[in-house]
Amino acid sequence: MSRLVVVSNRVAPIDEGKQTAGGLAVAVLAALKKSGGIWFGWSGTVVEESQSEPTRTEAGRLTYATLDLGRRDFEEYYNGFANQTLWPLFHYRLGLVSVDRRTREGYQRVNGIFADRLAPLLRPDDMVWVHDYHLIPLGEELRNRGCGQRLGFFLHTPFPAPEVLKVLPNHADLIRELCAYDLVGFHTEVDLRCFVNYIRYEAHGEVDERSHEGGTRIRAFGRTLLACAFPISIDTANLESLAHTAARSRHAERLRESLVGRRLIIGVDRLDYSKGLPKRFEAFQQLLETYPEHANRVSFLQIAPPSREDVPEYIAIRRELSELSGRINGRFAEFDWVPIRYLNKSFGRRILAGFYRQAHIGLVTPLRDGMNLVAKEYVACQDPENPGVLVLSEFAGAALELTEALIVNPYDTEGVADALQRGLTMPLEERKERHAALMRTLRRNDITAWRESYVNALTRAPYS
Ligand code: ADQ
Repeated sequence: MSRLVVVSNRVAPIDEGKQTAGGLAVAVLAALKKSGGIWFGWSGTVVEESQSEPTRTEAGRLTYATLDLGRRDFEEYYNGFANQTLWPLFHYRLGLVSVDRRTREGYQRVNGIFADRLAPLLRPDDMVWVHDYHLIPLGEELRNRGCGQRLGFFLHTPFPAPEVLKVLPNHADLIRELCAYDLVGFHTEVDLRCFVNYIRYEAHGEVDERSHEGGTRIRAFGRTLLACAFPISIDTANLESLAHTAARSRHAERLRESLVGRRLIIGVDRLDYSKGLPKRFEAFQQLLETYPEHANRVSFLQIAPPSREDVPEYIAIRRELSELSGRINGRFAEFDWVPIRYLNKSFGRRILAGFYRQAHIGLVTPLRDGMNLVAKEYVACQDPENPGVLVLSEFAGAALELTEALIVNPYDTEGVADALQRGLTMPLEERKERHAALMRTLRRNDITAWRESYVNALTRAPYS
């Protein structure tokens, strides 16, 4: 069995159950535990100069190899190009895209540093699985250093339509870099189609859509690769049993007591402008306006721990949400009821599972999202005998699979308010039917299925 080498921006040696605000870490760890190998990436520490040798930590069959990054490298690569250019671009937020040659160069430089430090650790038969938008150029940088190993890439964000991607100067460089991999994975068929359209109409590459391993074979920039959709998922069985016991936990009990019989709507997101939180708050306000019978009968709990606080747009969204929740609460609150409970903190998986299980509605309304694991987690945590209702944005990758949710357009606040009303009044039979159908999907495609389908496809590379 070939060794697996996973590369991601952050290497987070996490214990199962420990709280984390990123969807990637849990999935990656599951993949590595199975085959043994290396997890390589940034340590999370910023120093004066980027580290010349990775720090290695052994944990059973797993080696963590991490790099401290220099201040300038971190600033340009992470805060700059990754999070102020690619993130907004890939989430269709063109007004927020920063175009800056200095950060593009920094991004390339750090990918070169990663390749310099990683290449000597690789064995000829290794499979390298690179994650996410921070590291698109890494494959080509490794090839430039003579690495002939099987290289795979998985994008955790959406992939934008070609017309959107073209806002980025020298966009063709980025796509050429993607083509240095043997396998490029996306969350959905929609993302895959956007990539294929770019290859066909902008790069004038060859596209063979007769299914190869369920994907599309591409010839472009002098390379042949497979592009495929692999919808990421959750550890469904584990969450189901976690939620079953968490329902009786102390936190769950305190939440139940505080609600004194009121219905609960829950939202759980990293504090990020892609998650559509201001529109979500407005939709809840709309519910109270259009359906005043819910006054003092429904509480909306929004959990949103801050992230990427070095980036100005993240400070702005935090301020906007504090003001908005304050305004809505000021308008509707009673002496014994606060409509929106807005928390800027994170909770452990177990506590969240107990909260999800109590919520009558899981409200997941990103303006764009690669997949959105919270939507899947909410469903898995429901009591099958009395399940809540998922209200889900059509612009989350998860909407393509979770078709029995109430699918909404997050920009249409009146439409979201109507869906909330429908969810709050939905008969038990219909809730059970929808939940059972959603669970069939989540059991069929759980995190193990995702990991295995990706690794199997990479094992069969190259595709030339
Ligand atoms: P994220 O944008 O971080 O992930 P998401 O898919 O919802 O979004 O994953 C978040 C994870 O962090 C979930 O497992 C969730 O439980 C946890 N989490 C979120 N808020 C939390 C909180 N307040 N306290 C504790 N835990 C919290 C990116 C992409 C997504 C894609 C994932 C995986 O943006 O579209 O689904 O990667 O590919």
